[in-house]
Amino acid sequence: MRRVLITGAGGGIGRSLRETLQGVYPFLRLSDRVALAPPREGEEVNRTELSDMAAVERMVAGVDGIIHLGGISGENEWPVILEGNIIGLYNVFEAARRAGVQRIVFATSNHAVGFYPRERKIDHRVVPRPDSRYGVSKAFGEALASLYSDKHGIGVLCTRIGNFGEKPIDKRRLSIWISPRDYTQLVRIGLEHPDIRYEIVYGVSNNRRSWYDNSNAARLGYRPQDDSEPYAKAVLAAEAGQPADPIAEHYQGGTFCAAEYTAETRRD
Ligand code: 15L
Repeated sequence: MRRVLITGAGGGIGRSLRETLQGVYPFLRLSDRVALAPPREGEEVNRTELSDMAAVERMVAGVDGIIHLGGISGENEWPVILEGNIIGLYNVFEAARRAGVQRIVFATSNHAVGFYPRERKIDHRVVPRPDSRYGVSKAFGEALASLYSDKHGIGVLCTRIGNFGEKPIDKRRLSIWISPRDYTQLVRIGLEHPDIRYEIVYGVSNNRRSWYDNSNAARLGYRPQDDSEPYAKAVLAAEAGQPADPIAEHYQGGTFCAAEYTAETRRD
């Protein structure tokens, strides 16, 4: 793995990976629809709209692996999701196939499975239960990745990211937090592990309160270093007494589940 492309390099995860992967691979191409900080040694900066196939083909040219973070990173109107996360995602995989790219790490999300109740521990084999249009687009991405793996032999690691950040920011995130160094480790497994054909793993740290059985990641060698627990007391104290929405509290996806919710009975 020598030449790596990061899409969505201007977002929070992209900016962090730009630092933690510096010098790990000899060449990093950093792409986003917005302007990025100027390239340093071993870097190239690229500006691409993912919905523009010709531009996406230029973006992927000559790379060995792709970390696909690009697209819309939260709930939005359908046309916005459609352009960024359906058309844009298709363009990245199809351009990768045409260019002979062998490996993709896809940033999928906990929201592809957000309608599982919090009391249920889920692993990588559960069927999707998206909690939003955004979650549906991530489930679509996992399915498209499966197609390109089965049919065209591209190795794909789908990382169902919980919440990425320096520390967990609320009670829900105590169960799904991932630190920058742990996500870096997972991304490196996705790019470098010799035997990955198609795998789903949870992009979470070693949180004591986790809702996930992440044994598939462990099988691939993932050894997360961080745990949200040392932050729990402060996080819970800050939240104490705040009114809680019963739907958001019940399901793993939290407010993504509660937004626009109209069902009269819960499906558990
Ligand atoms: C995600 O998938 C989003 O990209 C991120 O912004 C957070 O909302 C995160 O999930 C979360 O669930 O906290």
